[in-house]
Amino acid sequence: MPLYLGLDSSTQSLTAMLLEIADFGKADPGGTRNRAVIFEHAIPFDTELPHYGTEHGVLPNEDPSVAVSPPLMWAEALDRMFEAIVASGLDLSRLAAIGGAAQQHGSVYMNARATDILAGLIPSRPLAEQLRVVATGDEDTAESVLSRRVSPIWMDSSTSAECREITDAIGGADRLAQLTGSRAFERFTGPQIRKFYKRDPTGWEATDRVHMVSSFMASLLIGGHAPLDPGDASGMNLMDLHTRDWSEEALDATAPDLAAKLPAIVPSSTIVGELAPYWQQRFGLPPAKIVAWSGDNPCSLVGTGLIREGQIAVSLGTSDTLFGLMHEPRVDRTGTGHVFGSPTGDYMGLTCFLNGSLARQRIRDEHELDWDGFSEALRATPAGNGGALMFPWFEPEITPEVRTSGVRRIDLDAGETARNVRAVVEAQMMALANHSRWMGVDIDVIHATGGAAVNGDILQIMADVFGAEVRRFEVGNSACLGAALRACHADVTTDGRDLSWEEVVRGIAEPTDDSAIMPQPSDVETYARLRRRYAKLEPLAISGCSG
Ligand code: XUL
Repeated sequence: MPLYLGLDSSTQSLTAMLLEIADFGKADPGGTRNRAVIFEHAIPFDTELPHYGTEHGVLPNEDPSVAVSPPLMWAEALDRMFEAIVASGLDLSRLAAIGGAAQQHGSVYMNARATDILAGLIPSRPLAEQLRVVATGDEDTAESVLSRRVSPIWMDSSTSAECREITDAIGGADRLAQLTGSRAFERFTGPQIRKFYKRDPTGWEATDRVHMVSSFMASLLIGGHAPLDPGDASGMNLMDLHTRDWSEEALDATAPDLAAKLPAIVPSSTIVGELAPYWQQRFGLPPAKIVAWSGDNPCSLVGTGLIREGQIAVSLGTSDTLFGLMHEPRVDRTGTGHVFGSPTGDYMGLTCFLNGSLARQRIRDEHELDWDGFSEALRATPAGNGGALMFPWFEPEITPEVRTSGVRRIDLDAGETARNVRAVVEAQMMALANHSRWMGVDIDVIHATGGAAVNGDILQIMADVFGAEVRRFEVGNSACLGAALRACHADVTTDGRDLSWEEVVRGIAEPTDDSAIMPQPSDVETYARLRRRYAKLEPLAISGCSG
């Protein structure tokens, strides 16, 4: 049985997952017996690589809008990960292919020396030591393989000026969204590149290649510059969503000579190389195929089994996120949702709501409940809450854009415990449903993940508001699992064999069969009406908050 390795280079850690998968379509056609996760390991950066001085994977900075991380930390973690994988004692001669997921939007700036150093990595010396930066005084100008010592990551919000400049040059936010899948966002790579070029023209000139975290990690594995996949490249405000290639117009609006400094964009299932001699000799590994790395969200799409239109995932975490596959690259005219490439060759829509568990917990705490009490309150109140409505913007909200926080209540007194509990959950579910309509997808199944997905009463409201079946989906690390499954898919299909995505995810990235929560028709009708009312009142609530 071949082994497939998935890696996930996220903000706070590097994670690995090894899958053992029998030849598809052979011994057990469509069966699930022959696939298993046989190894999982995580390397948290702060505790295992403390010499980089990160906090939650990010370098402390006095400017709260700046979030940067050291790329060499990610490289050193990769070396350590292979040490751990080898120490597992597993028979790694069976390692067929490796796939990767990475935090989206982050960028790594490499100089012209990188090409030779990557190609000639010496197996007896640690990787990071060979890439090591010798700072030259200016914190952003450095020697060795990096032209910028640090990488700005997705948590950085210091590029508002650049977002405006790029938007103006392209002719407005809507036009940029139509072109690249998203309006300009501070964390997106294009505005970040522009900021570097403006602030450090010498460093920019010394930059030979701008990688994203995904293609940087893949480059380390193959010992050469790896291309990008459309899933991650669509998080840059630089890729033409329709051609899946660089948009000359967007590049021109961002920085001079950018075209020459960017990797190529290749289909997600491309084998971009094989494990470099460095890894083979240092760890006794075979020349495993390396599939193009992608962003963590596109990989999670596969890792949560979302391989057909109509299935979406809703992750109920600190913030709530909704994503799903789309055949067409439709974009959100309101400017809050994103469209990324999907590893299946389709597209994916993603919308993030900041006031998720945050808001649920605030109501729970204000009314001195525990989660059981919260559920009881949901059960004690009817669908539609007798007309009571809440706009639960405890913090400034991303979707819809609400700049000044403030909770709005209609026909609802802040002191009413049970009705406030129902109001917060109904509001969140209606906002999720209303603000995902731009995807143009007829949603029939929702895979619910995240902490609050354990609560069946919340999921029942989700089913009724969406009019869709909800299935609980327990994910350990869906991005990592998705990366391993992508490796498997690419390995099989590159040999010219057929392998459907349905077969790839079957039995391993699927919800448990007994967990379906069905919508109740009469409540679906109630919510269809209420959703329209909610949508109509929302702009008024927003102006109420800012006024
Ligand atoms: C997506 C985003 C985050 C990062 C987290 O747009 O910024 O989800 O990908 O790693």
